Amino acid sequence: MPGASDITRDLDRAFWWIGGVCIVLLAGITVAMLILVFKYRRSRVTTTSQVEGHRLLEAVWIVIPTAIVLWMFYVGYKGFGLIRTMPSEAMVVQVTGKQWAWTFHYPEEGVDSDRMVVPVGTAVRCELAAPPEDVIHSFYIPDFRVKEDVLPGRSTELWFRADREGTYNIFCAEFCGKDHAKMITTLKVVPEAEYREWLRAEVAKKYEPLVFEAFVDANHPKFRELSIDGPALYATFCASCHGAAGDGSGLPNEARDFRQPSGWKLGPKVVDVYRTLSLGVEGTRMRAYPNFSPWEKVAVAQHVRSFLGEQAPADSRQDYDGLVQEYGLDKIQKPKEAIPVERAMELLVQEAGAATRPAGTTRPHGG
Ligand code: HEC
Ligand SMILES: [Cu+2]
Repeated sequence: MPGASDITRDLDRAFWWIGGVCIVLLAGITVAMLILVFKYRRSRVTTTSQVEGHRLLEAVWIVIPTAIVLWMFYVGYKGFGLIRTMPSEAMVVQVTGKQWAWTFHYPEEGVDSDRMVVPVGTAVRCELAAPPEDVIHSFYIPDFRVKEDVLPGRSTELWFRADREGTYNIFCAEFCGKDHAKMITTLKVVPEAEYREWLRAEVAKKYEPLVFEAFVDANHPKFRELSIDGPALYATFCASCHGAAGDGSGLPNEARDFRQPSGWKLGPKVVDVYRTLSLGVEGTRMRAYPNFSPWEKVAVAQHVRSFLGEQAPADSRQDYDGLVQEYGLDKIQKPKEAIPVERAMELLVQEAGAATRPAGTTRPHGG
């Protein structure tokens, strides 16, 4: 498959050159060997002549292969340098690999996503890490020819610049347990404007203030407006354990049947499920979902309790107000507009200069 980023051309060229030289040499040596074996076989030649050294010939077969090998090293080293040198102007995406999903954090906008979206033609630096208690993964985008280990509690990095729009696969390339093969997500490369629009929608999803009307009504138009789909979230994140129909069929040992009142220990109200999703259930496999926005938690909670049907108790205004208080949902603020790094550095330098330079001295040029 042709590469989709600008460095892949150099990498592919290095790959084919080195591969090509190896194939030519392999073929040449094998053919020469077969010819000589045939020509000097015992039945034809019984005596050998005395062979003296040949300076020129020896020099040739030392110098040429050495040159080829050094050249291969150079080509490989150059490609390696391209991959390993992070461009300073790159936008940063923080990638977390955990059993068994990738998540992407956009630090400037404070956005979290389980798919990666980047603008075309922009250098992207991925800061990779796994939670300290997790295992080693490997972040791999075959179309971009980049792959890097993702280590628990340690940071690694990788960069690429996509020069073609499209949707590409992201894999985990390090066997990391039961669902390793499902640790797949997508990278969408879109025009700058579309990327901005996506970010805006993600920010809205995360920071749009919750309203009581939507809290008690799964069909509230705001869910569609924010493109939040409770059943889809459930299918992606919950059904593997709780079963597509909420019958607990994914968890043979700790099965809960959400269709029965007896299947609920912590309560089926939206507020109850919201808390469960925020805190997890300690000592069980039910983890917290800190990356879900409040709207997403509400949408998925509404879907989970819908398994109980008519028997599900309704949330009251007090329930809602209590939750808003508890999680400070009325105080969530969008992160401030981030200033570009260059400008921030300038300000810092100016400040430091003003603080330490004695009055009357002039600013040195350059540097
Ligand atoms: C890795 C498996 C797993 C996944 C994935 C999972 N859960 Fe759970 N969940 C559990 C287990 C186990 C329990 C029972 C904990 C206990 O014993 O108290 C549980 C309990 C719950 C409860 C508490 C029910 C009650 O009242 O006692 C809710 C609600 C819940 N899960 C919702 C979800 C939702 C929503 C998702 C998806 C976002 C999800 N779970 C994903 C394993 C999972
Ligand atoms: Cu993995």
